[in-house]
Amino acid sequence: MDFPILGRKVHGKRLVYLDNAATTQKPRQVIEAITRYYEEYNSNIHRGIHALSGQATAAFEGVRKTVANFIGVEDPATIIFTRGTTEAINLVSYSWGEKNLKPGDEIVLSIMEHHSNIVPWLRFAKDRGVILKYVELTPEGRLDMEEYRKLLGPRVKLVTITHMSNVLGTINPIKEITAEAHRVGAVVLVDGAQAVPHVALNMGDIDCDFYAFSSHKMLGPTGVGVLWGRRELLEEMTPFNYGGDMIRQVHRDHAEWNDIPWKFEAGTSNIADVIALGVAVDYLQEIDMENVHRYEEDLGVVALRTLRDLPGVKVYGPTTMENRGALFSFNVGDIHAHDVGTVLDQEGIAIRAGHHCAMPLMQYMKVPATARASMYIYNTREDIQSLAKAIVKAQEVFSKPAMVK
Ligand code: C6P
Repeated sequence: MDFPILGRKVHGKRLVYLDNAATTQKPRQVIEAITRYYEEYNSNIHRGIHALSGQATAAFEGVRKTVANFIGVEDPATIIFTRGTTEAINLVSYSWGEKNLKPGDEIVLSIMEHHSNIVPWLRFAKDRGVILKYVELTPEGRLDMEEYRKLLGPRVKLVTITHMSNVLGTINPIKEITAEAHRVGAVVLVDGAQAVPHVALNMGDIDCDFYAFSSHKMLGPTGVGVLWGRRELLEEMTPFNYGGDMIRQVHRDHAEWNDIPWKFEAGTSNIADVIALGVAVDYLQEIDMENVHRYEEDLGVVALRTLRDLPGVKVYGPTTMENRGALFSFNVGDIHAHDVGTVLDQEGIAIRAGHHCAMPLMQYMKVPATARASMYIYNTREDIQSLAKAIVKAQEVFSKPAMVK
């Protein structure tokens, strides 16, 4: 078994890890890559003239090529390492948004966005008079594309939309969304945090302008993310952070920036974790992303049917696995999602419960919270059966009359 943590027990039960949308577990190969870096060639990159630094630099820069290849990008210089999706979106908001968004301009986003793709733009609404327009959903929980088209007009400067919802599992038609946005001259940023771990991608095919994702949701370590951007845009953008590694020359009264991608990577990078991200990508590529997607789709069909067949359980999001990930938000009668999560935890099952950092979506759905089971390559049908049994147990626990006189 490549995932050591999956061998442990929780409350005396087999761990059933179904919180993969929050973060995935790491294979031994990824964990060992971090140890190997610190044991064998720990050193700073881009600066040293010694052997260790050369080795670390080669490994670090090699990951840029690995990641570029993984998402169908030819030019590794357009891959920028960040701390995660959130920082990648903030990078675009500061480095592109500050210069390009003017009062009266419009940003189109969707009501299913994660806070990380709402809050950076709210800043522009508050401080600069930029107007945010939210695309709402069809009753099934898919983007209302007709409404999206209506929102597109000459004032729209940016369309920023999640590739896959972390609450509904909906996979949005990003290629179509991009083509429509480009027709009105808008720049397109895609939040790929939930999509990259699960579907094969090609930036050339999608044709968007920026694409952001996190390593820790795709078997890699925390603290690393990626922003891919179109070279022309990246080159004209100003840096996001200022300091070492992002400069070419510094004088007392002025400085010149380094080339992309380093212009956006100020300070010492998270070297070990970037190297380990490369190993995570190798691991996924070995399985092949088409196989990952197919496996999850099969698992999703079973999970969706199992959850929908449970009396009293309401599942949110698309009712088939077409353009949908194996991520299921649900509620069990009127039991609060946190209570469901607590009973499941006692059975060794890890899920997430709450608003999933998507409060506008919760308000739109008129629910205070949902429970969420999200799957990945190491989950099995047996895990789905354990989940179903534990949900029934939660129903039993909360159907007992209160012990109050
Ligand atoms: N969603 C979840 O449990 P970071 O934290 O920067 O790696 O990713 C932020 C983020 C951005 N967009 C989407 C669609 C996401 O799902 C997330 C992270 C986790 O759903 C943690 S809140």
